[in-house]
Amino acid sequence: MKKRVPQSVFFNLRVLIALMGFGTFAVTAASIAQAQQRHANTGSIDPLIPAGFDCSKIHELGIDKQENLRAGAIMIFCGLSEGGKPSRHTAFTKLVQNITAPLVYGGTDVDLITGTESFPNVTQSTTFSTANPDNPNQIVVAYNDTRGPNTNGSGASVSTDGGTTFTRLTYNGQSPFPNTGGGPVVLYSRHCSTWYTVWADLACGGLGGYKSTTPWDPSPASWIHYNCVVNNPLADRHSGWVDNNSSSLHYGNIYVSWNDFNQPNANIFCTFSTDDGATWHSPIMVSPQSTFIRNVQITGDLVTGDVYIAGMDEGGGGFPHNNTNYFFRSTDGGNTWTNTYIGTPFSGPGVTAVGYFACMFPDNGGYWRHEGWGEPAALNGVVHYVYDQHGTGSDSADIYYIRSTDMGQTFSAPVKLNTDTTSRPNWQPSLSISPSGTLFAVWYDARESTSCTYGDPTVPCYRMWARKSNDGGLTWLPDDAFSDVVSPLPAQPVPGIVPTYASDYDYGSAIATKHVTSWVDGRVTIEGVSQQDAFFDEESSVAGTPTPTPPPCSVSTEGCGSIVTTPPTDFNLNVSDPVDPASLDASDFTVNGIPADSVTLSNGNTTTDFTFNTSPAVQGVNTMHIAAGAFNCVNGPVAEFTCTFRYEAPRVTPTPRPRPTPLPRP
Ligand SMILES: [Ca+2]
Ligand SMILES: [Ca+2]
Ligand SMILES: [Ca+2]
Repeated sequence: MKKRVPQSVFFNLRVLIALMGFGTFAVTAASIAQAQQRHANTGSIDPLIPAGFDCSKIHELGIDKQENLRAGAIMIFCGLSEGGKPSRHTAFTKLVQNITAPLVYGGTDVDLITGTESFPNVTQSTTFSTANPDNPNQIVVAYNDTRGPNTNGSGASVSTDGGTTFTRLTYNGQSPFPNTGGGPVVLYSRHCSTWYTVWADLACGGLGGYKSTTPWDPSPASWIHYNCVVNNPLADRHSGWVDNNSSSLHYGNIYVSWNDFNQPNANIFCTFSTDDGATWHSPIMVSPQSTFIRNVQITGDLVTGDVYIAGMDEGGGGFPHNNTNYFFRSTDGGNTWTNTYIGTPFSGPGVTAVGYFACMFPDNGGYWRHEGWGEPAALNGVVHYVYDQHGTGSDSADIYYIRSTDMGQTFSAPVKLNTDTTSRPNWQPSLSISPSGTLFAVWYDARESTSCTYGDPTVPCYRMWARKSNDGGLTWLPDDAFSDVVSPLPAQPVPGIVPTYASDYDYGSAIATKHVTSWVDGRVTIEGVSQQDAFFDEESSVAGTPTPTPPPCSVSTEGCGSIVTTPPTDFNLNVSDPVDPASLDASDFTVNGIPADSVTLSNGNTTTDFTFNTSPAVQGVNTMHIAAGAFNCVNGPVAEFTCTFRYEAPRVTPTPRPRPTPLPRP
């Protein structure tokens, strides 16, 4: 029988991970002086601010509604926002936080931020995870990374060992994506075996990025700037998807969608490339509505090749406000779009607003901007969406799921995915669907805390929780923890980034074997302050119930189901783990309710030999039994044991009886 790995191994592993994180901190602290020197040399005018920019145009251009780094820099430049704020908690560095038992979903969390961090430019968040469907060992996670100047606000970490370890791509101290301003999208195109990133791209004056066939190599020879996606400096909140179905009519199409703040309602637009990014179709308007609808995310159906965009009417912003979910669909490779669905308005999540954006926390007057955005997923005509809604009373946020079986035209009644009965926030969900139809939803969840404090490493705040469906969203397994610790609420101290920013989205995705996902975590401290690091974990996408964990101490014997022909007095039983001799009694084992008279242990206390002075066996079926907890193994009490054997006494060959001779009749 297979031995169960003792819980202490998991525990020690987690402690080890924590210590590795602490090592990162030590390196970081040593380089702070150097970082401060560099920061002092930064020019006074942010290179992202257009020369002679007229601050009175902020509202007209919708700068206050945009999420990109450049828009944030303009808000700061024009005095409408401060920069990121230091935390007042600087006294004591404590790494973390509820190290817990092994978790139901996912494996060990991985910090994507390897290498040196230089305070205060330490913010990495808003993430997009993609695995190579033809080589699951290759995973790329793209994110906003503020280590560079604002002219390099992008970052990515690459794993070549299936997600066990990641390395942050670094070339000359920066990401391999110069002249980009974040807004992570990373896609793998099976059509040309190439990885694509899409960013706010200064060289394109709009959207563009870098591609690579060797993503782990950060050199310019590996990551090459490809032809611009769109030339439009007011393109914001972009998203991307690629059709990797070789039998699709649109195989290899790379799709990118965004909000165009040059339009009166900042309408959603889409473009696509049918030649591996060499050229891009002229932008096509997706949302003709006369209200502002956020381009939440784009996705596609791996079976049908249809493309979907989830949109959100944010009800004019502020707090409180109502949200309305929208769906748009293209069935012709992105050429034409239909608004298939407009939902019922609902209360948006949050506790307050700073300017246009609702915020999840009251800290600093409002922190962690979030309007309720989620992520769509689609497979074989069934469309799925998770999003965020205000809870009842003081509960600022709950996670909801809706499902469409008619290609995004009508959706089921919303299902609340977080089942906690607290009034704590559950926010910013992501969703992915595997080719076999397993769904995995992940979100930020503060059910394990009572309050959060900006940047304070001694106040555990949230953990990633998750929920999985093995049947395409018809039913869901229980919600449970996904990340390994309850993270503090990380600070955002970067002066060039708006202070309400924590993470705008986390785009999860799936391949045949797994769901890959990422998030912002505050468990690693710098200068004694919790700060933002992008983290990664993954979950199997193989359907089926989880493998039941064998009980910690179980009994077995080959005698179960056997047939004996002599009445036994000796019973040898195997135990999965060593037995604690002090807890073992002869009477722990019974046959037909009759306790044994003596017991001995052998084989390193893993074999018990119960003996009876007189065999308890009866003709026919006999029942062996050990009650649950009758004795203990080194790792816990024994599980109940019961099974039967047959005793069949050999048949005595009947002696032929002399037939009575019939008496002769008289
Ligand atoms: Ca809640
Ligand atoms: Ca985990
Ligand atoms: Ca960081």
